[in-house]
Amino acid sequence: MDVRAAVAFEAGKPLEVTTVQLEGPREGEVLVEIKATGICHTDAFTLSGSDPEGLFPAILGHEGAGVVVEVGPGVTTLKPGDHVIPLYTPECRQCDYCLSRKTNLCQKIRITQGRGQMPDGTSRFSYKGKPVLHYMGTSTFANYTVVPEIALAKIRTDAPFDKVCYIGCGVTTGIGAVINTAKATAGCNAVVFGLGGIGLNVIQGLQLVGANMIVGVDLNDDKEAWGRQFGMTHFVNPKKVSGDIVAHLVELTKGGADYSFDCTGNTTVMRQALECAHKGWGESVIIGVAGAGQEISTRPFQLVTGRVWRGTAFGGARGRTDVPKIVDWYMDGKIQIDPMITHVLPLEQINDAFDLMHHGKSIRAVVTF
Ligand code: NAD
Ligand code: DAO
Ligand code: ZN
Ligand code: ZN
Repeated sequence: MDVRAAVAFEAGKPLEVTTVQLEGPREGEVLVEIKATGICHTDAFTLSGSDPEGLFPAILGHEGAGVVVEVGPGVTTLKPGDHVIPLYTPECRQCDYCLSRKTNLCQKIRITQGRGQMPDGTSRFSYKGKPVLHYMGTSTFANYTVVPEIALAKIRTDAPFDKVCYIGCGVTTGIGAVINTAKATAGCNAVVFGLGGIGLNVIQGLQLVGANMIVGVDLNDDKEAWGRQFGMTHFVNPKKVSGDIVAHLVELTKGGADYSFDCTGNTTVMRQALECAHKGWGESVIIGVAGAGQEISTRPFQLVTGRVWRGTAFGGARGRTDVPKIVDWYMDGKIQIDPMITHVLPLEQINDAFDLMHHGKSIRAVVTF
């Protein structure tokens, strides 16, 4: 079938909105009509050419929501008409990783997904007779896409696509980092570095678990109001701190953070986040994705004296299990999404959505089809 898609033909070039061909679903696959998709930094990172694993031509996008149109042979858990959120971290419930109960990093289709292919090693997308690659197993920058069954979370049918698409990455990553990775508990003191879409979702996760002190750190003063809207109790702009930012945060939290989160992707910030964690028990979670080849460092004594350094992908969430619950939390008013969707654009303006993100003008821009 013909579908409308924003195609990444080459690294460093804008996306091209055009018509491409999409084959129907094969064994274990599902054809999904995408109704809305968020635009995330990871799409921009890949499009820029900085992602060493980035492949072209491809259809990017990993933060979508839509409706099942057709299922391939062997698909048992989904049917036409079901509402779904594609998962860049699948959940097969059968591989060693899923069965370990220690990680959300299902490996069932990892290799082919990383190559931009469906699990059988081929692509469903083509342009002028030549294959166009999938991206993160989701390719949501198209009005129809094919996704493996194990990479689709079935959600309730009354949830608005243009809001819950954000649960496909940003919301789950931020809230999940608090609940699944840090396992933060009521009364904790936390420091969140970077108050973009991810940091704000960390903040609302901390509010959800009943944190005592939620300190937001950002170089941009405009982010203070954003943070306070979701439960931040204190704001620190490092540019306005005379002296060492780590010492300042340790003093503010009366000994250090029980939990700290890097939501910037900056390796210097990651070190600050680790070192402002409380001696003896403070845990620091890296969420930000650093540039290719960058490394983190600290003095080993920071760990010897009880601080813990962790990282998280997709907030440690098992997508098919956890994403429908997060949709319920949104529909029940336990978490907010609407204020974070600052821009809604048609597919034809998808490059404007990237510009808004690059210039820090959006928290989340969403494309609707
Ligand atoms: P964003 O650019 O919207 O927000 C980053 C914020 O950090 C901005 O407000 C910026 O002002 C602030 N900042 C930058 N440098 C800073 C510094 N030195 N000190 C303090 N604040 C600083 O980004 P986002 O959409 O919120 O994403 C944050 C990071 O999370 C990105 O690296 C993204 O790739 C990553 N991410 C990770 C996962 C995952 O699963 N681990 C998922 C999605 C996104
Ligand atoms: O190696 O098993 C694996 C999966 C790696 C992918 C995890 C995604 C990491 C987060 C990147 C940002 C997501 C938008
Ligand atoms: Zn993302
Ligand atoms: Zn698995």
